Amino acid sequence: MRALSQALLNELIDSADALPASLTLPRYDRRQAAAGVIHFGLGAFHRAHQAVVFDALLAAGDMRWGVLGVAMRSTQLADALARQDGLYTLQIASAAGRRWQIVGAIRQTCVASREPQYVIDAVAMPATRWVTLSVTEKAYGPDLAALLVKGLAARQAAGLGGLTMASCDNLTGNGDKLRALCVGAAQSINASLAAWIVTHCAFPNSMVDRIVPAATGQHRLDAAQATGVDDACALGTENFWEWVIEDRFVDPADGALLASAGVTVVQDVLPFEQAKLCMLNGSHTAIAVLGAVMGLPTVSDCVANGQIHRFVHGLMTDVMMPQLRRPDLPAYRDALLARFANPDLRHKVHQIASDSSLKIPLRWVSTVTARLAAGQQVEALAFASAVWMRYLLSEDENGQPYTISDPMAATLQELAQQHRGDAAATVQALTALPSIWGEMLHADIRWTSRVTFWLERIQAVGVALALDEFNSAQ
Ligand code: CS2
Repeated sequence: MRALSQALLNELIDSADALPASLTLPRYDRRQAAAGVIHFGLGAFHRAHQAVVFDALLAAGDMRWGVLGVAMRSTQLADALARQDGLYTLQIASAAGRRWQIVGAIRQTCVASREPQYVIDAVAMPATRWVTLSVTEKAYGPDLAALLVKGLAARQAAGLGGLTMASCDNLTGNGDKLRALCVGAAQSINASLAAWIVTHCAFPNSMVDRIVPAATGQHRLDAAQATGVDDACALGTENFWEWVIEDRFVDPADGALLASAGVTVVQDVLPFEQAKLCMLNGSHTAIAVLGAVMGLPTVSDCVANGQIHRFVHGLMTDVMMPQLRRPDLPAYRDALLARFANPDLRHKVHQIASDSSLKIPLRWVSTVTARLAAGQQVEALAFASAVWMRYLLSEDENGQPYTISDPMAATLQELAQQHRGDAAATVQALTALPSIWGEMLHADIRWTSRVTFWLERIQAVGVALALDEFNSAQ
């Protein structure tokens, strides 16, 4: 079987009649596509989300949306994609069946830690118009800032225009955070650079959504079977996608262009961002720790369990939705539960449980704090937090060990082990970590007593029975 490449794509385009109907190809002349977008955080999510939107814009004839995909450290995907001329096959799976799309937007790849100057020069190319980022929560630090700011400084020095800098990470106010990071780093270099960034660049907040599990060998096998092409970079996703972005672009015409490709351009992204972070990501983290402790490998395995399904429905309805402003929340909830149930995604609970110490503050704690301040109940999140504390023992209830992948893993595991079997002491020790829980919850007995109660029940009867008790009490 032949490996995916531009040459093979050309042959596929020429032999259109012989192609399976479920396969879509990039039929535009990729040689004409300039790298107008530099994407930081080349991984599965970008390839199944923003790159697909840019592919649609290219297919519509606007050749400014080619992508330079920058991997931050890992060389494997960047080099594998380079060997395939940036091409890869996306499997899109829904209840209606599977279809495949070869995406052509990525024109080049590189690795920031291996060739930083190349990245800086690319940001400073005249053709560059946008920077997009999906670098995950933990990457918003000095290394990222230094790279971006050096590129922007080179643009300023060359007398070029500014860039639209679009964070696509699951952070509250992701554009504002990116702006603060860049302006702060620029200030320490020189005040004129900071002022130039503020005046010439745009940092729209955005909400991005598409469930994209890490790519596996199975995606490669499935793609080969369906398309007859060997693709070392094949990956899979769901049919649903959403990108809501604030109407703040360096080139004001970009808003209408993105909208023509299905992006929602709004004045205020907050209602969408909050609903997604709480309802999708907040539920995901709860499902992930439940699944990890109960030994259920994927999200769809978890929501196939009636008790977990009921729990997540209640978490969204009783605790999350009253805090949110997105229109039509019951329909949004039901659509999310259907998306979680998609068996084709095989979305591993341990992938989602990674970096929980950075995710919980955004996904759970803001809701807990707001509701407690208003005197409202937070029982489902107390239960989920107790499960997370049990999860930190790094062994499921069948005795299978697992790895906790988290920048705070060592501290968290040590505290959980030290107070193993003592729910009150565990809750005291873990809620005392302000980077996760903020400053207030540790001393709030309404919170600590409920988490302790549920952790005690989990220790006494196991998560599954504690969950039955929880659900019956609601
Ligand atoms: C997930 C997200 O891994 C995780 O933490 O919650 O990657 C989620 O799948 C996406 O945000 C969906 O848009």
